[in-house]
Amino acid sequence: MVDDAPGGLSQKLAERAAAALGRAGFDLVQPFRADLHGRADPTALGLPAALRPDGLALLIGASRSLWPAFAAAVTLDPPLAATDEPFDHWIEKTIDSTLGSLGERVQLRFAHDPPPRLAIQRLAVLAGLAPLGPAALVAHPNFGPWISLRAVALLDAPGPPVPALPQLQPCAGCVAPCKTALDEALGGRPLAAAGFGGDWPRWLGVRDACPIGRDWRYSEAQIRYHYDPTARAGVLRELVEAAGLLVR
Ligand code: B12
Ligand code: SF4
Repeated sequence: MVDDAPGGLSQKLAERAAAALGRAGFDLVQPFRADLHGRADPTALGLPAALRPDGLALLIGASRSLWPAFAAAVTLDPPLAATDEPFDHWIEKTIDSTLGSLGERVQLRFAHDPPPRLAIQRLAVLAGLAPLGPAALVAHPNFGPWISLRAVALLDAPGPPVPALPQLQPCAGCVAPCKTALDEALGGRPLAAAGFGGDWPRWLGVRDACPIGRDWRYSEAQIRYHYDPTARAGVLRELVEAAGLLVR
């Protein structure tokens, strides 16, 4: 069904997608046009060739609301915890099935896909979601740095007719305590190619330094899962054990 208003079709589809994704835990959905209105080369940012160049694209992310949704999925399906990278696996399955239910053709790329990487932080800036702060974290006006960026979906429907205005809040004018915390975490060393090991509390300090979004800090379980690889199995075990208690 075609809407009379310019961009009405894509707006309605984006709203339906955002509502469905929100129910699944993905409460950040930023629509943009697959060709980025010519402001950057989509291929260079890791996007696949779009179903249509002027098509609707959705940048999908989440606040801490994603963790209870994942925990509930493990509760309903404990074997999920035994898969490789259960969180990423669940994200793929959930976004795929949620968008599949809209009845449109969809192409997906995930932030955790192997190289060539999806430059999802730069896409978040170009799509007008939020600015990239000086500590290399995208900081949302409401949630601050307590967000994750998970996927981009390309749909076979027209995209927004005009580009979004760049979002400058909350970083514009901030004295950037996050950058001081990042420098402390790096300790003068180059950013290691693979993780940050036992130094993870210092890395957590980068997010904790931001004055925005403190009410949206992740739960301790989510923090341990994402930051401390040695704690991950224990966090999953706790979720599975909680599932056992619930079904008893
Ligand atoms: C690899 C990676 C890392 C590596 C970076 C190694 C390196 N030399 O590049 C390591 C393991 C260090 C890392 C650490 C963290 N990361 Co990281 N990381 C990624 C990942 C999977 C790929 C980055 C990439 O190559 N992008 C593609 C290139 C082409 O795009 P780009 O814009 O040029 O990317 C650059 C930046 O992303 C930057 N970068 C990525 N991570 C970090 C971390 C630091 C400290 C710095 C300085 C730069 C940096 O390096 C990239 C290459 O230069 C992205 C997801 C994604 N697809 O982008 C997540 C991602 C950027 N990371 C994320 C997060 C949250 C973290 C951590 C907090 C850890 C965590 N467990 O949650 C930490 C600390 C980050 C901080 N600034 O405090 C989030 C950021 C969310 C946001 N609000 O912006 C992302 C988007 C993942 C997600 N699903 O949300 N990360
Ligand atoms: S501390 Fe300031 S500059 Fe850093 S992410 Fe937060 S608002 Fe942006």
